[in-house]
Amino acid sequence: MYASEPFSAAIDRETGTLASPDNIYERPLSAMAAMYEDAEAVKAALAGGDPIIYKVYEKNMPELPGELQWCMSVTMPGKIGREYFMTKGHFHEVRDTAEIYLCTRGTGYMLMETEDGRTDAQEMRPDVAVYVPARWAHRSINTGDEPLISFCVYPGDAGHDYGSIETAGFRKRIVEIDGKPAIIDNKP
Ligand code: PAN
Ligand code: ZN
Repeated sequence: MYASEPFSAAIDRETGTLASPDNIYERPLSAMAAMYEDAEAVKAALAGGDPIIYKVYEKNMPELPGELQWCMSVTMPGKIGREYFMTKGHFHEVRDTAEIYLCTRGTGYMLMETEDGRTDAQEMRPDVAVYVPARWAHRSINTGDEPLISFCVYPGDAGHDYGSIETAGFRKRIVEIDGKPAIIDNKP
């Protein structure tokens, strides 16, 4: 039978995100405090409020392999210490599922890695699409001074697995050194 019906969704020109999302979730710093390298800087940022690091504007789609999940991901500009604001990052629960991110606004990187230790970072800037292959964990990092916005599409049943990223983190970090983004080892 049919799991979903045809529809369209507009993007709001002003905000650059979905005009009528079914759901918006916001990730504040407190929900990912342990992921940043500088615990003192995290503490200072939390003391001054609890900044929203990123938001996701979603459509509710059936979690079926033949369907597509799609959303707009908005990572805010800012840093915790020298480390740029970033998403938590994840593997897909169904490992053999890929994803496409089309960057529409802002600048940054898509940081990726595999379970067996390969790493990669692709630049994100408007009108550039990044292909995240199956089996690669992925995290967006905003190195600019405006929101980094991407349109994301991935298989309906992919799911999100935050487990190993929450405990061990990515092998690389992107931090500001001498006023520029630099990719460094997480645990040198
Ligand atoms: C994206 C991400 C979104 C938020 O839609 O879910 O950018 O990042 P986290 O899920 O890592 O918190 C995606 O990659 N979906 O699969
Ligand atoms: Zn994903």
